[in-house]
Parts: sequence; structure tokens; C-alpha cells
Amino acid sequence: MVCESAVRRLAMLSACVAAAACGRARPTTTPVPTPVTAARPIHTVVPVPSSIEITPTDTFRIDTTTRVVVAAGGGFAAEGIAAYLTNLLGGPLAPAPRTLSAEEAAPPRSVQLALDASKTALGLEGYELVVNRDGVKLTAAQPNGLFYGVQTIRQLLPWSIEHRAAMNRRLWLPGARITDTPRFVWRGAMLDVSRHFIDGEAVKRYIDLMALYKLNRLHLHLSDDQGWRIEIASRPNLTAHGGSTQVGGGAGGFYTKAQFADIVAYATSRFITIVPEIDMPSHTNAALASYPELNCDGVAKPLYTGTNVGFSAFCVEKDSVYAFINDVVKDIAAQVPAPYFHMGGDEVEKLTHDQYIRFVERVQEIITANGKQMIGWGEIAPAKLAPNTIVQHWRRDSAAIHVARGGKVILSPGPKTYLDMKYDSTTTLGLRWAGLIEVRDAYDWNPATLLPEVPETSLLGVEAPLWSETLVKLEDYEFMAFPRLAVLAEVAWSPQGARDWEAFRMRLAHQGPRLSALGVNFYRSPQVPWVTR
Ligand code: TNX
Repeated sequence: MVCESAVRRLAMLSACVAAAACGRARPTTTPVPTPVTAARPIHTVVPVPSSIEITPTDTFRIDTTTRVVVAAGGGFAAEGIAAYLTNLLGGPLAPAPRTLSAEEAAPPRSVQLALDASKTALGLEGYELVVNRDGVKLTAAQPNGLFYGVQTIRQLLPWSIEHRAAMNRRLWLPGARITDTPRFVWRGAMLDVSRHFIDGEAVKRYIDLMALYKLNRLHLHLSDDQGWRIEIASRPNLTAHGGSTQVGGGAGGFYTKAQFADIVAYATSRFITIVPEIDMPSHTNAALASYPELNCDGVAKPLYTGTNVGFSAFCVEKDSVYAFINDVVKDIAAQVPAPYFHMGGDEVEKLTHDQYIRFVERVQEIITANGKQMIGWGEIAPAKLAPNTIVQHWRRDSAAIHVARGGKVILSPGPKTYLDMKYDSTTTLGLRWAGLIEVRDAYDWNPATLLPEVPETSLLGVEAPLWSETLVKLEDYEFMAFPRLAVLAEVAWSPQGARDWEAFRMRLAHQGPRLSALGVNFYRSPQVPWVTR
């Protein structure tokens, strides 16, 4: 048996050799067979599990006869996860998964998924995984945990698991005993689909990549000055006009109700909660251009395709604005199963402080009346917020006020989590107002000590926003998000004490071929001794 500390020593020894040999690789989307330069750490799972023991000699081989079975009582959700795993292991030719009867033991050399509600210590998202030469057993108290256990199985397998067509791929799992539960319940990513629009298929691809790293919240920034991206039945001009452009003047776009429902369903199948954001009272030019009654002078604004912030605002003294907000909240609330509605609230320059505070409080009433829990960016904290309203910290703001009243906070500190910041001074995409964020900068911080008056008990978790002023194509989004989204996932999931930069960068190095096999356009940070197979 080899445990994590031995792995770290091994990893540190090989890191310098590998770093020198690897240098800065060229972006590529297909794995290039060059000699492996970094010694393989004992495991390469990201985020690192809270407890993991590997026994490399007790290998379990997966072949064309390996069957996934569900222990009796697993039900629909467990069977769905078994089908997902079967597809991953063998594709359509693999033996179909089967649910065992109550008295039936798992057949030899099978991969068994079991739900066991008595394992309360595993919580909603934890799992236990045992692998030896005779078989695999994955146990969780809830389906979410089974899904995360499957992601761990996926990452214990060689990268060719991501490539069903890989010639003669040999799939084996190292012997393992893992017990794993997340540090935070909120492990989020945010996509700004307003500044530049990406379609539902691109969002679903992002969802799949989030799932690989056990992230569970996708916050969609659905409106901003440059575009309105979600169909609202009672306000068709929001999308017809407000969704018709984007930064730079391109065609923009929006999600129809059917397309949005498809995104929500896909996210649900990956145990990811969609968190919709309609940013207000600022960042509203697309709405102001679509409905004149939202403006104080009753005149619709021209569409906007630049990248300034803070210049727009709803006419907050008008009742028609609140009727509008109610229509929008009601419509979107019915389209998302989760209890959250994000009202933005950031970067307001055109209102007085009192106007702003009253606005936030009225919007909170509307959101609550529509059955949702409000989330807002840090600026909302000084308003009278309900204790279950959530404040999302992003820069020096007043999150501590909300903590003092017993409220919860999501951390998205710009200098650590903003995926739109450049990696270094040579990065062509992205912005730099929050600083340059190399991979290590994104890794080396502790959410519990980031803000002096915001202790870990007040944290729901962390989230990495990807603002899209400079991002046009999906490849651009991927380049800024990877590998930093995988970094954020480890910050969000793994216990602080299990996190270590040297060990992490070795594990991350082995995510390279996996991401390549998935066709992800990721940044080859010189801080990581990337391996290519
Ligand atoms: C700040 S973070 C913003 C966004 C920009 C982003 C660019 C926040 C709540 N507002 O409007 O897109 O910076 O990094």
C-alpha cells in the first residue's frame, strides 16, 4: 500500500526533471505521443479525495465482459448513473447494466453501485470506493455521491477512457480504498453568455467538463448591457431586439424556452444546479433598449456593443420597472427547479445609495414572492437582507455585514477565481484588472482565511466566474477556464490539509492528456510539468 505522503515525495523528485523537459507545450487538441517525462504519481485524481489509499499491485482490469450492476433498491437514479458509467467503460457494445435482486450478491469481477441511506456520514455528495482485483464497489448514501464516485473511477482509469475510439485501449484500475466527501456544498462556475453568446451545445460541453471535476453549480449570467439571452414569454422584445447583438456587434443570440429547458435537464443529469442571473439595476442596457418604459425618459436606449460598465440603470422610481422584474422573475423561476435567483446588483453608478438599497430590498421581495432565494453580488450586503439571501463576494465589498446577520457567502475573489484574468503578461485573451492569475495563484489560497470576518462556517463555497468581454469562440472560453477550473474544483472539494501545490501540479500534469483527449483547448502553464500521454 502506498499513501499520499509517499506519493508527494515521489512527485517532488520527478517534478523538476519533468518541468525542464516539458517546457511550454503548444496548444493542441489531439494527444501527441512523445515520451512520458513525469513519473506517474500514485494517482492523478483532481480534486484530491479526502482519504485515499492506493494498492497498485491489486489491479482491476476492465474488459468487454465487465458488467456494471446496481445493488437492489438503487432505483431510477442509480440505474441512470450505471448507464452513464457503462457508456464510459465500453460504449454501446458493453454488457447492459443490471439491477440485482435483494438476495443476489454482485457477480465476480463486476462494478457494483450501491445506495445505502444508512451511510449518513457520506452526506448528499460523499462516496466510498473499494477497488481490488476481484471487483469494484462504489457506495453512497445519495445518487449525487454515486455520480462523484463514478467521476473518481473515471479519473483512476487511464486517459484513454475519454477516447472510446482509442486503438487497443487497455483499461485498468489500481487497487484503492477511498472515502470522499466535499469541503463545500457550493462548487460553482459562472458563464457570461451575455457579452458574447454561446449556444446550448457549448454550455452542455462546459457542464460535462464541470462534472469531471465534481463541480455542482452553473451560474448563467443571462443578461447584461450587451445582450439578453433567455426568452421571456410576456416580453418578447427582450430577445428579439435585446438579444440581437453582442460585444463587437456580432449577431448575439438567446436560448428559447426549449433550449433553456434542454440545458437545465442536461445539467440535472450531471447533478449540476443551474443558477440564473438577471443583472440589475445596472448592466441593463439590453432591457432598456427593448422596453422604453424601463427608462426615466420613456425612450428606448440604443443597443450597446462596447465593454464599459456602470452606465446603465433601470428607472427605479417607476412601478413599471417592478412589474417588469416580476414578469421576468416569475417566468425564469418556473424554468429552473433550483431555489435560487441571482439579481446581480453590481457596479451601479447611476443611482444614489438610498435608491440602490431600496431597489435591492424590493427585488428581494419579488424574488421571495416567486418562491426563490435571492443571490446578489457583494454590493447588496448593506441592504436589509433576509438571512437566507446569499451574498457573492467578488472584490473589497461588504460581505462581512451579511455574515454578522447570520447570512451565507459564496467566494469569487477576483484575484483568485476570475477565469477571465490573463495567466501572464503574454496571454492575448482576457482582462487584467484583478491581476494576472497563473495556475499556482489560483491554487494557493484558503477560503476560510480570505476575509477576516468571514469564517468557514459562513461560507457556502466558492465559484469561478468566466466573463466574456474578450471571449468569442468556445475555444477561447476553454483556454481561460482550463486548467484553472480544475484548480478551483480542488479548492472547493478537498480538505485544506490534503491540498499541496507540489502534489497538485503533478496530478494536474496528468490531466493534460485527458483534456487533450476530450479536445479541450487548455493553457499549457509552464508551472505544470505536463505529460502528453
Ligand atoms: C466585473 S464581477 C464585473 C463584470 C465584468 C468583470 C470583468 C462583477 C460582479 N462585475 O461586469 O464582466 O468585472 O472581469
